[in-house]
Amino acid sequence: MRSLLWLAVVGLAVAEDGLSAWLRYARVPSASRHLGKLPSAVVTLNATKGYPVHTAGKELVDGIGGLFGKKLTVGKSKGTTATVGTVSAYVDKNPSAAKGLPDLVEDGFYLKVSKGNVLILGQNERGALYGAFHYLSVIAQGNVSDFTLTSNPDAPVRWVNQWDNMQDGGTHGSVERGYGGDSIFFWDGYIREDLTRAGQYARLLASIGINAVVANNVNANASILTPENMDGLARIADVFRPYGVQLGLSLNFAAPQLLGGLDTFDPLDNSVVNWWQGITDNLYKRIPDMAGYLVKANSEGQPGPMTYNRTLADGANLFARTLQPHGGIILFRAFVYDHRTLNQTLDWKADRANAAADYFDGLDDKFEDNVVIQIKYGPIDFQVREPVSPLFGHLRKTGATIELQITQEYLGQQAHVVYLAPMWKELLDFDLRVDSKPSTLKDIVAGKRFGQKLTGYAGVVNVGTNTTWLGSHLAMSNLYAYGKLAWDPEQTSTGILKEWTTLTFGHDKLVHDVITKISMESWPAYEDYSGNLGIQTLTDILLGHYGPNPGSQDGNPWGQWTRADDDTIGMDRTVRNGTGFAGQYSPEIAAMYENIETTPDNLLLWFHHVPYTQKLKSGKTVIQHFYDAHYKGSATAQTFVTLWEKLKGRIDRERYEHVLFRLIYQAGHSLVWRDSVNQFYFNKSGIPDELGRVGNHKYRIEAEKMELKGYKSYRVSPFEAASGFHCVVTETNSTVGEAKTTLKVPSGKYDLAVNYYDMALGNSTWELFVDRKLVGKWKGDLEYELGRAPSPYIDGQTAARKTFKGVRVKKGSELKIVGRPDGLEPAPIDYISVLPEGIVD
Ligand code: GCV
Repeated sequence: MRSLLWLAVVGLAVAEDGLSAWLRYARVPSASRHLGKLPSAVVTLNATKGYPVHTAGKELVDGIGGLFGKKLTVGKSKGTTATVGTVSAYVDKNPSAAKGLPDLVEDGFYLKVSKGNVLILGQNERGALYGAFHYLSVIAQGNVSDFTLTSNPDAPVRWVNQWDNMQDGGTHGSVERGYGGDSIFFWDGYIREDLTRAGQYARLLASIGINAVVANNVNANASILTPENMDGLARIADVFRPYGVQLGLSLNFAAPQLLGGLDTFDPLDNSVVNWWQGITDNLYKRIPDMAGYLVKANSEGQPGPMTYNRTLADGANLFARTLQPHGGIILFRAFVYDHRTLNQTLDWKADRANAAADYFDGLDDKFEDNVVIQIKYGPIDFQVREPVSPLFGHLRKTGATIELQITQEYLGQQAHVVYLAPMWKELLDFDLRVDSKPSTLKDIVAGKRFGQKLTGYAGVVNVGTNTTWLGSHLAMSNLYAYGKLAWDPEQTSTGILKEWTTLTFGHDKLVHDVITKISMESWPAYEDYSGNLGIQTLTDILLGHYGPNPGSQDGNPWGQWTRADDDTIGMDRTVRNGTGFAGQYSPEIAAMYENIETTPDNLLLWFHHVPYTQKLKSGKTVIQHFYDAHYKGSATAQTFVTLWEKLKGRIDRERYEHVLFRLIYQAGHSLVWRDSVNQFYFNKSGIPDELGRVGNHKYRIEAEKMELKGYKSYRVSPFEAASGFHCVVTETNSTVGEAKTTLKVPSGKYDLAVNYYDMALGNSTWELFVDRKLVGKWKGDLEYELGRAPSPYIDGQTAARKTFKGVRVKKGSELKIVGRPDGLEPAPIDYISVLPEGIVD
């Protein structure tokens, strides 16, 4: 009995590892009170096992069983019934009901709940499943009252892109820009044998209205098209199909040469056309419901039609035509730029932001009807703040999808909490004023503004084998919000969050308040401490795109520049004097961005090159705003920890601890961001912080100034990634280092914060002593604890903080750190802060 009890407890804990995400079907409060308002049986109309209506029936049984403990019978019963099927199957059985049913578009559903009877009808099978998930979500939130709802998606394309590699290794590992573990689809060059996680992923996606997944990286490996891998892809499609999720594929444009043995991949060459037709036919033979293709061409070293002086339309149409007999579509990416020709020093007018419109203008009426242009939300690359890509206003005949990034490549890589729905809403609500008419981005990507049929959303998600999917429980609100907004962009960020929180963590009001506060403050905070005023996220652009490295934002070949010098900063994108980018917008919007007075402060440095002393609308100078924003943002990040700590005991321990660990890390790393960016611009501009904070840290003891034994001083690069520009490292890989000092602070209790570097080269250990008594010990194993890009360097990416709270010290106490190197990681320490209660620095 005891062991059974133990198992039950373990079972509960395991259930909260994040795998079921928002589909936990956890018991609702006072469940038994609602039983009478629920169906007692499920009837599925024309259901076939392995297809969505059948799945819908199963979800209703599982869902109502889990949520309310009510066991539904399957098939007709005398009691209340949940009937689920397509409109046509329903009307076949009840011809007279046809008149009363609303018009549904593809994937739409109709839902009627009346006294425990539930009618769920989809325009197609997928719609029926969406309706079932919707009903379950409503009752899971405790609402069992009667209602009627007609719900149609805003746009037909609601895809997810995975950037999964066929093989682990290389610069990006198993999933490019993925922070939640290895690919759930591929391993060692092949499709995984066990695709359980792929099926579970499809279930999650179906529950938020996603209808297709491109499983492989846009930087595509041609080997995905071997007959053996095509068979494997068919297995993926098989596990997707019960959820109405279609499979899409990224293609390598040069595959005819790389895989097919042809001597060309010219899109107008007949042998190439025939080769692709053969591939497409073979794929559809195996996967008759395949969604289509996604292609990245002539970008970042990928091959494309321009290699043969053909247009991008020639390239896209090649695939479009092979897909037409099968009803497939092609998403052709507008992310086209040539990083080999961008030169910041020689050309003031050079600008990667111009590339998309430059390449696509003139092609709008040249694409086949089944081509959709997939456009990243901003003209550069998923930065913390970008203006809406002007290309959305240029394509009137060809439909567009907006490409959003759920995986937080530049936005903290799931080690920082950043709730993205508010950012996406701001973009989607932006009015591009095409032809001086209302032209919101959401209307453009719904096809409402220009009337294209194929439009919508593509989200780069990059889940992995981690049970949390994305590497962080809180990051899952972004995936949820992505699906919800792609279905209906009118939903509010807070409304979506509320739903997600209830489904993921339950009904406790405090849990809701805390998650809402943290989430809603997270994007502004991250913008404040990473890169504000439209300067871009100041990450290390040459390495992992994670930690601060403002210096890397200039002189790089990738065209992500800030043009910061000793006196001035910002990209001049005006027509008058700059790169001309502002002129790509409609005249009203162009005029707004052309003029410094009418450019919103949050995009000032995106559009204008100004002195650090330029006054903002707030009256502050640019440089003072930088300093203040970095202090403000990082101060907000500290509050996330204390807010979350209020939830101890109110949610399961496993998820509580998992989130807490990340929030503590984020709080520490936000200080690394703050100090790096501020120090960098202080050094460049020589303009001091009016409040005297930057460069003055009175509570800090620099490690290099301590009494060292076995440790030596090391000059860090970039300099701003270390307080005082130096840290200490052990003298050799096997020497134990000791850094000692005598404390001069008055006796009392202090928080001792140690800033150190956790490289992905080993697992050093550090021990902190006060008067020879061990205060704490920790290991440099963040590369396993956090999914963020690993780095072998001592820099802003690896900088981290460990804090011990409320430590009693005396004036004259000896404070000592002992660092044990491991592998090639030399137990680096930057500084120790001895902080009076309530102070963080
Ligand atoms: C898949 C950025 C990312 C790359 C990504 C590329 C793209 O440059 O850093 O990892 O490649 O965008 O969207 O194609």
